[in-house]
Amino acid sequence: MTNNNMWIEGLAAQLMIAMLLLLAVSASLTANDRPSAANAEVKIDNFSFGPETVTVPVGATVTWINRDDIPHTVVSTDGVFKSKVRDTDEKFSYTFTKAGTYSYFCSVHPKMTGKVVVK
Ligand SMILES: [Cu+2]
Repeated sequence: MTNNNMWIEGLAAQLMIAMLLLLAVSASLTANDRPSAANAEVKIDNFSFGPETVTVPVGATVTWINRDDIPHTVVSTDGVFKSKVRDTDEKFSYTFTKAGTYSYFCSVHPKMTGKVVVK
């Protein structure tokens, strides 16, 4: 009887280890998958942001890339984020950790405007 109990205890311990490994693997997969699916890119070209409005989930990173041959900036209307002057092919990224609507503009050409909606 004692041998039988020990065998069952051993089996239970092995199952526990297997379950913990599975949990660890699935947790790391979720963490790696989330950002790539959520991120968005905005192109700056011909004095405009495209798309003008992007909608992303909380935690997403939006990357602006200047495809124009003139320098531009990406500046939040509410002071949430502010890029340096971005020359041709330079990028600016910001990660949105709170839901809301974020209006922005180019401080060099204030008529250039866009919006990030975080849900
Ligand atoms: Cu500009």
